[in-house]
Amino acid sequence: MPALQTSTQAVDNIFLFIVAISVALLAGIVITMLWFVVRYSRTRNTEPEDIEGNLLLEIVWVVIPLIIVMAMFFYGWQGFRFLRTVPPNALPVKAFGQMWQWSFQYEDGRTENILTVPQGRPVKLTITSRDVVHSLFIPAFRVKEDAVPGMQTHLWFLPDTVGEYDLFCSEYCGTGHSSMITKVKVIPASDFDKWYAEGSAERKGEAKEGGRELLEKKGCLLCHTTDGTKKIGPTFRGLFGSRVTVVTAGKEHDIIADEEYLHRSVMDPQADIVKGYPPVMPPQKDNVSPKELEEIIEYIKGLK
Ligand SMILES: [Cu+2]
Repeated sequence: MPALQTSTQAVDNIFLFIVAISVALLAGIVITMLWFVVRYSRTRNTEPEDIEGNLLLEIVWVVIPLIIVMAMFFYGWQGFRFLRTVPPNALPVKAFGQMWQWSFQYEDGRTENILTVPQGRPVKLTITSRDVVHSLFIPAFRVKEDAVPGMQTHLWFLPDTVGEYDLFCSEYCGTGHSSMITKVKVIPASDFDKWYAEGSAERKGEAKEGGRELLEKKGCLLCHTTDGTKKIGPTFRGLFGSRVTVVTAGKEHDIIADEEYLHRSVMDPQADIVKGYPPVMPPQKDNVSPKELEEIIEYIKGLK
């Protein structure tokens, strides 16, 4: 078997190997069975016969399957080691799962919802979750790894062909699970360098996006609306300055939704739970910077 290059080869090799063995065994068993039906039919053998054991046959049917399963183990182990050994030159990207979107943070701190990567350079994803267990799955590269809150997992792949590939959540994580889909965009290395440099320059200018764009990008609008309708969480329209009934440490009371309240509700959402809503929002400390939060609060203030 030639040296492995990509995760796709690592997985497909062992998969095809096992399928080939299974098909060969199926054919062998069916053919033998049919032959037995004919050879040992009652019309040919009217008298029952006492058949003694056959040592050679018994050794053969122990040794051959042993070789087969050991070969499966060997190739499987080889592929597994390949998948778990990250090449040293891999591009490090942090991946965050949250209900219900993925976000990817590059080394310079820029965060994107689509995973853009350069062709020909391995990519290492360090994965975690902001709430429940998700699973990051890129079928085209045959890689899948759980995103677990409070824990870091990883995977790597080599994007060898330019194109767009699906990236799914493959661990049922609630109502919006089926929409937890995004793309891996593989672009030529020179385009990637340009794209990356542009993003870094933009970042230096800080908070390029307004409150509205931030709400979309940070995933807030997956649970909240800006048009006054209820979703998983309360709407932002008319929220600022209104009287809200919240549950704090098990006690119900009214609160005025001022700046401090909005700030706390984003950074420490479990402090005051709005009555009638489930306590499912994760803290956004690593998702939203103080500067971004200012922009967001300014925007919410304007939603009368
Ligand atoms: Cu999920």
